[in-house]
Amino acid sequence: GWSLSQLFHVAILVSILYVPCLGQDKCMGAPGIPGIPGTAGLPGRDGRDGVKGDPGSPGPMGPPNGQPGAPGREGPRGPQGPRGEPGLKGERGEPGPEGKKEFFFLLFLSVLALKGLVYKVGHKIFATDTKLVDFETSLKTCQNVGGYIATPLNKEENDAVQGIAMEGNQYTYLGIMQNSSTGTFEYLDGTTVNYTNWSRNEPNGNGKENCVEMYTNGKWNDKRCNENRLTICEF
Ligand SMILES: [Ca+2]
Repeated sequence: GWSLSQLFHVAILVSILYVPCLGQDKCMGAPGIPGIPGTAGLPGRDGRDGVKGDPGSPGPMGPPNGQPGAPGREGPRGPQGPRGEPGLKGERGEPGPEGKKEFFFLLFLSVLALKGLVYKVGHKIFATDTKLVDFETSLKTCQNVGGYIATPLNKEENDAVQGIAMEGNQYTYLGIMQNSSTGTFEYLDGTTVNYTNWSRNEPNGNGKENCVEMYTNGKWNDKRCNENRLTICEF
């Protein structure tokens, strides 16, 4: 059973707890003991990207033993430099084929000039080596000295060739041939002759005399090509 003092203490406790609240809707009690903190929640979602920051400062210089960079592009062409000193004169070379030809031609001309067998007419020079050979050989002889078998294109040139023929007292072949298919007389490049000085009743070969010779009087005769005639070249 409860003792009197126990009952008294209960009455005190009840009065402390309830008496102050008499006549009020709510009763302020004594503050309670704080509860235990709750556990941490789940992490939140990532936020949105921020604005771009300022560029960082340059990094430190690399080590001194790095590889050199590739060469730069070629610059623009500079101004032309001053003219250099002339070089030393080289050794004289061997004369070329043309030079030899020219040399022998000049020798040929000077020898013939002494004999009075060189004639100059306009831009042409006619000369003879005084040899009597067939048409083919005359043709080659003239080519070998850089010339051409005498081919008079007008009276003046014809007179010059005649002068040589007269001095040598020989007939000479001209650079004219009969075209075997057409029968016309042509220069050796195939063009038809535009100056002729045929002797009376010539040409009369009927296609059998394909070369043309000049008499000492300057007149022409169609003739077979294998006679021996004075070689006269023009240059
Ligand atoms: Ca004839």
